[in-house]
Amino acid sequence: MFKNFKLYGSVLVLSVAQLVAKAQEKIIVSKGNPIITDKYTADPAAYVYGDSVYLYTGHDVAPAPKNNYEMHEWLCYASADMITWKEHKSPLNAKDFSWAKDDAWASQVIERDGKFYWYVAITHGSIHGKSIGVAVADNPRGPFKDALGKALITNDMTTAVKITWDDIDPTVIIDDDGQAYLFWGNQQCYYARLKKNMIELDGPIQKVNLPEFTEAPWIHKRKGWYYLSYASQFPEKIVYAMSKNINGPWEYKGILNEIAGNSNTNHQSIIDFKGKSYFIYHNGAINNDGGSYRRSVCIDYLNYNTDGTMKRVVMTSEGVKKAK
Ligand code: FUB
Repeated sequence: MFKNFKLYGSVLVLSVAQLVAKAQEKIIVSKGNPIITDKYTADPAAYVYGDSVYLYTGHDVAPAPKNNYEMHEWLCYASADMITWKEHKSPLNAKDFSWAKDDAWASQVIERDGKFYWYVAITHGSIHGKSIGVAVADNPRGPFKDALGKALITNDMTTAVKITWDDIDPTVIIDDDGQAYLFWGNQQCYYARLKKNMIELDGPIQKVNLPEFTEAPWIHKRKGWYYLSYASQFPEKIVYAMSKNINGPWEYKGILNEIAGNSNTNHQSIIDFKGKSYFIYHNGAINNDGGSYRRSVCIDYLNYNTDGTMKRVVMTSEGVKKAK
């Protein structure tokens, strides 16, 4: 379990850092949606690894009535049944990227060859605008460290839209042939191939043509179909497109999840786990202060039709049952 433990006789001795990390672990038993109620969690990115789901989120800390994002770190929760979650010590902070300013926005983690790569949206310190960084760890709980020492994507690399925040919301996939792709964007969806090292682009940045694309792309593959779900319009609803080829063309399939109503954004993550499909998103449903800048992660079931299209999600208060 621990790589750096020492055995003295039959006594297992943990390092101080490991003891601190263990002390910061916390068990949360979800009572429905939102699943986490002791802090505001946003931009969920779930990853199935081994017998568990790792849920990575941003951490909204804007005090009410402040109506701006205030996010400095990312959080990590793990569960073997979608109900009992272990919160690990925050494995990554905006400060871990020395070249960045702040703003721990949406992200996604993926494993390759035993290493875990965490793609994050963050404000750049010297190149005006948002950017995408990548951190790496040798286990899904981290701690993660900056893998590059500089941003992977900066605002000056993308010029399709004249805004400074079009380089956000990275989503990543490794296709069956081993080729990795990074998608991201705001107002314009972009994608690029990644080299096998996962920290360099392997070709040009290309545009994806999607109707009414706002942000929050999530790429997943299932039974030979590629799915690109994303937030559309504002306030956002989640819509999606499908293709038989990751390079498109993408066929728009309509609404996947309706406007949450209590949050302008809804940022989704889609996984299969223990025989069921899940739609993981955020809304503004907890406490009197919850809302667009104090968001909370929720989980509901996702269902597919026999032709591969996805049924519209039903957002519930009850959430999901224990996965077995
Ligand atoms: O959390 C900050 C931003 O809000 C994300 O990057 C977007 O997807 C939206 O959820």
